[in-house]
Amino acid sequence: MFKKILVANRGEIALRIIRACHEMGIRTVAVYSKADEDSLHRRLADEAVCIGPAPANQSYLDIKTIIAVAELTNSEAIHPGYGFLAENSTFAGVCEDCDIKFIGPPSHVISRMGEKSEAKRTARAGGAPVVPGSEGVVSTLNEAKAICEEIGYPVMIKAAAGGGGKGMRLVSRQEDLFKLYENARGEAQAAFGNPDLYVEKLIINPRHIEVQVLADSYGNCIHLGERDCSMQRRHQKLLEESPGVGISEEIRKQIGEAAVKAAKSAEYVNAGTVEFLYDDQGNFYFMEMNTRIQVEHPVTEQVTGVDLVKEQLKIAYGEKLKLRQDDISMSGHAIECRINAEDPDKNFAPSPGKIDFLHIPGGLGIRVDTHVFQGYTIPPFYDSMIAKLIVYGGDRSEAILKLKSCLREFIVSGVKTTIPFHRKVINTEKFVTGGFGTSFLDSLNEKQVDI
Ligand code: MV4
Repeated sequence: MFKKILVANRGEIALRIIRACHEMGIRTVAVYSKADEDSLHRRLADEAVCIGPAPANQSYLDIKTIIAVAELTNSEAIHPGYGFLAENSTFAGVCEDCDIKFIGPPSHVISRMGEKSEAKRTARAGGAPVVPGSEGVVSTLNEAKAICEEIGYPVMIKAAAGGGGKGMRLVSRQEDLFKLYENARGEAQAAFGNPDLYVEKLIINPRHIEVQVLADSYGNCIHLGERDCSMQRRHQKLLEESPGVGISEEIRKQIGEAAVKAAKSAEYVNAGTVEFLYDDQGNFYFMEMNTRIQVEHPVTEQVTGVDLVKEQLKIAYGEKLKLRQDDISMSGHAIECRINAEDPDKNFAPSPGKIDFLHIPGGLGIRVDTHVFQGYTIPPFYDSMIAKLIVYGGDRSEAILKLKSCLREFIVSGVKTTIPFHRKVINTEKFVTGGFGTSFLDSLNEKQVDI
């Protein structure tokens, strides 16, 4: 196994990776910005190096400096976590050129799946169902018009370089196409430096179902079931669960096999997530693939018992997957709430500052992944997520009861958090019955039910 790796991230995911390494006897090197001098990832790693000032583009996104630190500390590999450089194919390529193992897929796979219309093409070539629409990017408005007529309105225009909903437009009728097409093009150019767009049919009130996959360098690929991430606000996930509500063993098998087909077609290696839209007819369609460990990976860990970060390290080292598809079974139910330092009463505006009192819930089946502690000051420069509360129960209703109890117990004072908002969400009838679609959070004023 690796003797030493560099963790190119901060926050809870840096701690998550450091823990996996230490359990495996791997030494760790943390990198931190001037704003993270008091951070736990700096303290808990075996070595830590300051890589620059607070702004991420001068620290956590500075490829040259991070590579230099890896060289100087004799780190054999770099784990990028999520966000920052995790899906940067240039960074993965530089690691490859420097003989530092990038803990993730090869750079050309990151590029391929990062271009969303190319990812769809790849998934389709492998035999996974995709949302009907343009084959690749549309090069002119006229081409877009022809495809929209063929598939029928309403349609979605999406940015090829996007993902996660950025640069997306819903077009209900042809009269709106020209304006929204130009609109989306401008936004895609500004946000990604790439104006390319693709078009697909609108799936009405879908659920966001994603499948965790693991693939080794020898062509073996398995899936670890699905996560339901339909609970989103402005394309930010708030709560994730596994298994998906109402996903039968039969659908799980089909969607899992589709995910493996997409991953194999991409020549995928390491941990990845295949995202699907799941409609109320029971149809599912490949949407995109995330080539990183995701924020919500713990719900899959809790129901499968597989440590995904350890699997990532073993795969990156060149080991063959020991797990086979038949070894994977899901039992119980896990739900994760993302706790953000944001003010739900001020349109979820960031609320950085000092945590002057902190109480973290505990108990059987309770997991809190966090980097914060009492007295910690949340810097204003980075993501506002400060903790993930993951509950595990024998079934969904037991998990909801635990979640309810934990959210009551959880105390973070000094800053505003999304804890009160989560208390509200999990008390709604729609959440409790699992009958929520994607427009659920817009209707959050309905009557509360006691469970
Ligand atoms: C869609 C869609 C309906 N039809 N694509 C893409 C990124 C993700 N954050 C939301 N995306 C969607 N893509 C087609 N062809 C609806 C959404 C969508 C959504 C999907 C699942 C769960 C929540 C959602 C919230 C808003 C939009």
